[in-house]
Formats: sequence, structure tokens, C-alpha cells
Amino acid sequence: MVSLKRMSLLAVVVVVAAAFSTANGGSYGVGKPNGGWDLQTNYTSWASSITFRLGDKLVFKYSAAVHDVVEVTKDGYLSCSPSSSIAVHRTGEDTIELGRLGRRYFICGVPGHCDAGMKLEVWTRCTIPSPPGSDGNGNGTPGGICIDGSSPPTIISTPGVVSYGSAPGSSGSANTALAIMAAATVMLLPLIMV
Ligand SMILES: [Cu+2]
Repeated sequence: MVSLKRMSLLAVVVVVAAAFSTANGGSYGVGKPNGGWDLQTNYTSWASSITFRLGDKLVFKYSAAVHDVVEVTKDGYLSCSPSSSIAVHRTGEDTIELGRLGRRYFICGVPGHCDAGMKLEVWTRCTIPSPPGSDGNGNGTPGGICIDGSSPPTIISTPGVVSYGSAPGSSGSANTALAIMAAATVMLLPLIMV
């Protein structure tokens, strides 16, 4: 009985945490929930199911003995060549923050793996929801918020409206998310304990 209640409480916490982490800058396990950073997942379809926003995080989880993560240029992505590497990650659990707008490209640097499908293109869009009259992709300009095409991104921020500072802002919103999560859990406790 007790363990069942604990399990359902845990489930609620996880669900609530997932909801709020998405609202406050999400953390996305690459290839999740059905895969990971592996040779089986189709990353084009995986990425197309998510709208990545500024401040979101990618988490590449894999066996470091088998794979790595190389951030490359668009050309490196298209040709599966790690020689144009921007950054190389090989801890087996690499968290990469999407700290700027536009497109970024990641491949596995192990020979043959990119060609076999370990290649990911991520398009990071504006944090602010699209205002009326924009194209629905976060490319709204009313209010002077931001433009995030694939060319070098232009950010026109309005002081007091949007902060693009990464570290302090993201930890602040994470704390807020935790506080809201805790409050929501307490509110849901009576429902679980019936
Ligand atoms: Cu690999």
C-alpha cells in the first residue's frame, strides 16, 4: 500500500516536473523517449516533433565507449564530416544548452555512424510566443522581440521584457519551476492519499 502511494506520488512529481520544465526552458533527452543517441533513432523525425526554444537543453546520453557527439557546421552535417568540428563531447552524458537562435548541427564522430543516421539538426527559435501576425514559428517582430532565421540571428530585445542572459536567468527560472512543482505536489497530496 505504502509503496504504491509513494510510486503514484513519484509519478505525479515527474509529470508536474516535466510540464514545468517545458514551460521554463526544457531539457530534452536526444532520441527520447523511444531511443537515445544511438544507431536506431531517426533524429530528423525526433527533432521535428519538438519546438526548441532559447534556453532549452539537449542531453545526449550514450555509451562513451561506442559514440561521441561532435557539433559541426552545416557542411559537416550534410557531408557527415567531423573535420569541421565546433565542439567535441564524449562524457556519455553531455548537456548542451541552446543559448542562441538559429540552427545547430550534431553528428557522431565515429566513422560510419553519421552515415548510418547519427546526425541531428536543431533549430532554436524565439522564447516569446509568436505575436499575432507573425508566421507562427516564433519569427514575430511586433514588439521588437526577435528574428531567428537560419542566417546569423538578429536579436532585438526590449529591456524589461526579455532577458537573453543565459546562466542567471536559467537558474532563476529553474528555481521558480521547482517552487511551483513543490506547491503543486502539496496541492495534489490529498488526492493521492485518499
Ligand atoms: Cu556513434
